[in-house]
Amino acid sequence: MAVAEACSCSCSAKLPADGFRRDWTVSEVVALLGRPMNDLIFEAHAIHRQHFDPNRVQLSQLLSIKTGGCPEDCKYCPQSARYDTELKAEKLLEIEAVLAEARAAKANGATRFCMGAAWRSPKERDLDKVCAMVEGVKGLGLETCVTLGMLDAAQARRLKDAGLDYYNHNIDTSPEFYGEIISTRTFADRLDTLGHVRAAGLNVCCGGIVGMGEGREHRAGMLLALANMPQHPESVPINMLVQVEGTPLFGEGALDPFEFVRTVAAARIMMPASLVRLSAGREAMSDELQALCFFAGANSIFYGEKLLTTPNPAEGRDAKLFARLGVEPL
Ligand code: SAM
Ligand code: DTB
Ligand code: SF4
Repeated sequence: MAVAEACSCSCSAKLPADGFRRDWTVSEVVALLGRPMNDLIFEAHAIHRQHFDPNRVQLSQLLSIKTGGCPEDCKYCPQSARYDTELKAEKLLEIEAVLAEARAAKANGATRFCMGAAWRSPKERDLDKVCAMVEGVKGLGLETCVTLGMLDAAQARRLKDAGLDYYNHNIDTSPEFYGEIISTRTFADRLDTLGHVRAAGLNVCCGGIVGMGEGREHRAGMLLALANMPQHPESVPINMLVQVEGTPLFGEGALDPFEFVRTVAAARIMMPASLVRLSAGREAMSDELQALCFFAGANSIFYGEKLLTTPNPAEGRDAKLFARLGVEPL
């Protein structure tokens, strides 16, 4: 890789020709996460300003198009059939119901509509329906995103042909911690799907979850795995674990909120031009904590009163927060 110029952050590394490093080491990222807070967020904010209007935040709306009954064993997830979470499994929604939600999302100001399914991977006849949903939502003038589990190369191409803009597929945590959280698939499986998504020419939405009992070295490992990808994900959701009763991670000790802010800031520094999304967990966050996350480089949120199955702040609360901060939708 051609080396062009010195890095814009405080490290002494050289940059590849496209301007972004992809050679982070765990010790470097642990050190970054552990810097004095003011130094860390000052640097993240400065980098944020080089690439984005700091007063604009992008709004994505989620819809669960197939809820519950998932065969996977992700310890954080209320939709796994293995845990007793009182969530009722539902079948794939009809296209008209999805389009009605998408129209409402657009009317509320969302620019991206993200459809999630509780699948390990989609079956072909399900994919036919999802492709029709993508075409319909795209026709409304919204950006489209789906998250359907693992894909093969042909499935990724079919979604691209249907007009899909983004595929969400999170690495969730570091490769080292992955086996503590999920046993029914591997970290390498995740990377395979991400490879098919990229090869199909789709934009990548890929991030993870913090607050699952991981250590700072695991948060560093997760960020490193994202930032050292051949191309940075265009969207990077940083989720705070939403603890759902019945899942194995219910009752996990809460993460220091400043550690969440540090993760957001490091994501901004390491992936300067990506949308960093302050994702799940906002319902339990104060307005002040969210404002600090925006200052540290978060510039996207999930909008609307529900994530997939759990609550998210109502539009009214977000609208008030944006007005108080002078932030406008992107
Ligand atoms: N089944 C597909 C998959 O796992 O790729 C798509 C849907 S899955 C619900 C999408 C993502 O939601 C997961 O990868 C995880 O990062 C996030 N997620 C699920 N449950 C969560 C929770 N309780 N708290 C925070 N994030 C969660
Ligand atoms: C992502 O990173 N977070 C979203 C979306 N991508 C699909 C999902 C959050 C789910 C939170 C738990 C729930 O509502 O079921
Ligand atoms: Fe299934 Fe996705 Fe939940 Fe894992 S995160 S249990 S794959 S819906």
